Amino acid sequence: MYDIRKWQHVFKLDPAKEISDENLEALCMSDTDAIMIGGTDDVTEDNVIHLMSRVRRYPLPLVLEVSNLDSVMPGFDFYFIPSILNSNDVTYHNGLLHKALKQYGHMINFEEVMLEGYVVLNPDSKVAKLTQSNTQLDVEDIEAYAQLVEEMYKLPILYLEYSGTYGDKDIVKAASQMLTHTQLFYGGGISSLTEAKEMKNYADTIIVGNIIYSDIKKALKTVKIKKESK
Ligand code: 1GP
Repeated sequence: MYDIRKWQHVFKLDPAKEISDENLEALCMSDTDAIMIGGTDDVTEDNVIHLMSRVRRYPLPLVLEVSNLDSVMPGFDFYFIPSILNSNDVTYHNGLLHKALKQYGHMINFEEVMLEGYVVLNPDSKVAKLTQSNTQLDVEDIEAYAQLVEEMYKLPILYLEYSGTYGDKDIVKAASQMLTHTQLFYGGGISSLTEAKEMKNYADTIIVGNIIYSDIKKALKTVKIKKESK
């Protein structure tokens, strides 16, 4: 079985976006630790199954980050479930999850499921708008969320989500200093090796998304953090 705790770098693919076979192969044959499939809009059973079957040709771990119940299906190594801690709508804390368990709880293999404590930090992102997240958070707020996740909820993952914009390293640093057992994920706006390295100083795992679709070469360069930290 794969050890998520060793993952340093993950590419996140949006099933609603097009990617060529050539670019997909370059991502999957890079030194990245895993591919995650997830998005906010237009995530459907059809586009998830299509992308899953294309990625499955390659020998690396594949994760579905669940964004809605309609697009959940067997065939992934792991299912990451976001719980948006700073959302003002309880649906995104545990409402969807409760609904899912009511419907499918009897057939879930909980070994494959990881709950991600999410803090959404880019007010202009689709995910912030959809989940009505309170993104006006300072270092003390982040420290308290990190403590909540590590000491109280005892979740395996804290995900600082800046989706679409490069984040504040002091926020990431503050979270990292509060965490011992919980793994820190950082995602948002990474478009160069320099940015990847900067966030990797504090986060255990960095997630690279958008740049895949705008500049594949730059996306591939971010994987070099792994060689440099070996
Ligand atoms: C998005 O955290 C990921 O969910 C990555 O962010 O797409 O901005 O790279 P970007």
